[in-house]
Amino acid sequence: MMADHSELPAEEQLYPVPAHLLDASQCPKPWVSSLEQYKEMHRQSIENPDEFFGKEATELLSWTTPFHKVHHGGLQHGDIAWFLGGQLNASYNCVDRHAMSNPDKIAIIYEADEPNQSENITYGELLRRVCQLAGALRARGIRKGDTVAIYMPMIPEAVVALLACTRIGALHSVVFAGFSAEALRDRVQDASSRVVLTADQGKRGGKTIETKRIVDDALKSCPLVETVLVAQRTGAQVPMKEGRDFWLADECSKQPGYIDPEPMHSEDPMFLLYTSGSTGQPKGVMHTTAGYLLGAAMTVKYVFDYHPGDIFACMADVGWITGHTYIVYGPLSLGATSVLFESIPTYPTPARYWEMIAKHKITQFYTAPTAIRALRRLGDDWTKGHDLSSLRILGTVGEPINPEAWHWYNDIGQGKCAVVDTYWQTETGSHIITPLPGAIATKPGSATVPFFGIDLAILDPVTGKELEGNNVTGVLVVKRDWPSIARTIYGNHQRFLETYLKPYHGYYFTGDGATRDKDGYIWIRGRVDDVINVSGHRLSTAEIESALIMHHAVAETAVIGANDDVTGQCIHAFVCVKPGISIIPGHASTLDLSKELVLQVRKVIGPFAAPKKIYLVEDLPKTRSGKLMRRILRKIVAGESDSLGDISTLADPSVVEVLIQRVAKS
Ligand code: 6R9
Repeated sequence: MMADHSELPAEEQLYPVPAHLLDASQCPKPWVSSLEQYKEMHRQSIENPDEFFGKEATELLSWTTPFHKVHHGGLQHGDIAWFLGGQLNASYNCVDRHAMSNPDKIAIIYEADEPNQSENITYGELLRRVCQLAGALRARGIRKGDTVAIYMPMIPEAVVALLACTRIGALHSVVFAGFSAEALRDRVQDASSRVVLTADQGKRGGKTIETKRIVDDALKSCPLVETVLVAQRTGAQVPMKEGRDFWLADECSKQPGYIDPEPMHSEDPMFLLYTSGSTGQPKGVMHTTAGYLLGAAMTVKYVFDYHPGDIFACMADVGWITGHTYIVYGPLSLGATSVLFESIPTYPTPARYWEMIAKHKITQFYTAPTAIRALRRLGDDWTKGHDLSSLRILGTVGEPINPEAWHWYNDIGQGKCAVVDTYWQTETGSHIITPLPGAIATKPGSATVPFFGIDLAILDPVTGKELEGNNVTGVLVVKRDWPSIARTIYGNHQRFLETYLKPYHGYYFTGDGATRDKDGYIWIRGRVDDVINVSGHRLSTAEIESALIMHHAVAETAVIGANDDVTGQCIHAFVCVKPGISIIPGHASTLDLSKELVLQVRKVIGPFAAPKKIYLVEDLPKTRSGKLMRRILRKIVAGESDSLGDISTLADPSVVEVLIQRVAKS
């Protein structure tokens, strides 16, 4: 076991690369196995990106037409392009080439909600299923460039669906199946999708989710949708609309077991994924084919140190970018066996993760800090008695990991595993700041160092000047583009430029604050915009506010993120009711209204966006020019009312005292 420096401040704790990983008799040699090698490769990737990425793209991907130019354009004008002239197909890269060399290798281990219902899918089988669904989509009129909405539980058909779309050059637009009907409708409409892929029901933690019914609700106002293909997860009776709804299996069975992949140009759009920003309107982040796929493949190789024979397990949902890149495209592009986990960490017991690791001999395990914190709370007993000796790498993603959770997770690895805290975003496509397991000593809570091709800077938020050297805090930006960065927002390139490239001209703006410590390590400090991170899910305050304001009793609202021990942040909503509606704290009518408002958010966005607290108030703190002071609300909720700063600029400073009382009583 290694030395425990958990008594030191996190910044001072340095955990070296575990000796186990560098022991050739125990583990395959890491692709990057020393700090010097990382530094040298990073230097090359920045000084000579054409040569560096040209080589990686040739080695890791299969092309039908080779590219003739590695890079063009950049952040200055938002005209990013990589691997020009090249042609390839993502589904070919993720399926065919492995099905040809190794048809019986397991591509997907489907770990179903009930542990005993698991199922393995080989590459050969995956190829047949992908081709048949691709054929079924074509038969429904879907062609290259069309968008297909996917609203599915975590079943093998979801993986097949993504790959079937990319096989024919259709853009998939996966909507996380925790979103409500209204949120689904907005995304189907925005992307002009004509086909929706879904399932009869979902299963999660022993509960049944009425997936198809939610789709039916959403489609009441989606006139463009012509076809719904329904996978059978439970076999339940669900309403099927004549002429529109078909069983996915029936449609697939009519199709041949092989169709040719559509040749795609490197910069042809590959998929859309909606994400929340600082406005209420979700953005359809668009990725293109070659750059995205290369980022996915490279990070599974280098960050997860993937070697043939590894069993790769990412616990995210395919509805988020983490599922896209680290369940589907990254591992499958390398021909790995990837675990698809349908359940939750506590079902049937809080030992589920550890039982699963032992059962499948998982080598890389990737989850979110919120899951780690939740399991840590339930006690160490659940972690005991499982053979976790197959593990080499433990990854986290989605939000900053607090040192206590990091140590607990690190202990799961018993000193033999590297913990990789991977920082990235829907827009970055793949990891951009992360340790490499064989090369970078870690510090609990720090995402450590930039990945290849990532040229970071920390800027003064006000002047926009680069803060040079160490021991600096500011906004995190990237100085040049890299292959897997998003290219645009669907249908709104202007918004892409304004959100990411214009706030600090010439830089990619992440929206996060960060510190570079005395050793040059990066610590992500969280969002600097109005985005709240609940259990690793991105939500915009504006989106929640516009959901609340639709309620007839609401005049105005202010939503803020508050700290939460398990979910990282949680949502607190200050709701100013319309005149004439009386609020009596603790009174039944007031409690009912609070409940209605929570339901309202669940209905408009989804259950995961439900406010944890609602404060019904008569007034909100505003400046004389009418600007809402969320900063003051955040301080009140955090119990820092004694350091509110100057409130004399408020139109009515007496509002503050009333709010302090209201929050204290709740
Ligand atoms: C992959 C993903 C992106 C936002 C990002 C940041 C937060 C993600 C993190 C992290 C600290 C990490 N975030 N990973 N913060 N450390 N390792 O989560 O994408 O859903 O787009 O969220 O998540 O705030 O800006 P996405």
